[in-house]
Amino acid sequence: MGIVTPGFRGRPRSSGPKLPPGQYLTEDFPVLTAGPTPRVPVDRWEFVVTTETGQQHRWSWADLMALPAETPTVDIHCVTKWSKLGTDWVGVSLDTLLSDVETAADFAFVHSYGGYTTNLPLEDLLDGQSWIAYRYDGADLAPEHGGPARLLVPHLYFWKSAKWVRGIQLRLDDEPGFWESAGYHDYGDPWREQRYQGD
Ligand SMILES: Nc1nc2c(c(=O)[nH]1)N[C@H]1C(S)=C(S)[C@@H](COP(=O)(O)O)O[C@H]1N2
Ligand SMILES: [Mo]
Repeated sequence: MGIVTPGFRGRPRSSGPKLPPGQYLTEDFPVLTAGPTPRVPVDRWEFVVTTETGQQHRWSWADLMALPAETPTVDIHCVTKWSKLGTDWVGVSLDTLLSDVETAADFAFVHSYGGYTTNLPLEDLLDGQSWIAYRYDGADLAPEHGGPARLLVPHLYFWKSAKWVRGIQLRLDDEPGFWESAGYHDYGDPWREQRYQGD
């Protein structure tokens, strides 16, 4: 499954550099949103996984809160070249959410409230690599940063971490999302500096 050569991706070992090529460090938390900030009350929030056969798995906010939470501390890297190290989140692992989902899909197409989309290989959501995050730095995730909940996939450029996440379609074929259709890289590994198509 997938198009990525094992052993030739992801961040270097802990002894290696913390900053991917071409990035600079920032202490604050910039807001990058294409369009207005959707306001999604938690009593109307839901998250839906749709498989390639059309089967749907739904979680209400209460369902999400009832699942075991994890507390990842991760570095994040925006394609506009800022990186922020050691960010603290609370969220539910996609391993947990997808554990009962039967699929033969290789690709995930992520939808947000407000219409934003992004795509990535399904394997990049698994094995402790991604979360539906709802707290940041000790507080509920602010609306401008994607609250009530966003996807967090820190090993890829931050545009893959869809704010106000609403659902994930599991697909047999890859389909470009919002930035990927606009010339950004299909995969977006910051350590290989995959910013634009052809990088
Ligand atoms: N729904 C949605 N998610 C999004 C975006 C967006 O415009 N809409 N921008 C992406 C980009 S380009 C980045 S760098 C990060 C920014 O997240 P932040 O605003 O919390 O820093 O969100 C990503 N997720
Ligand atoms: Mo970004």
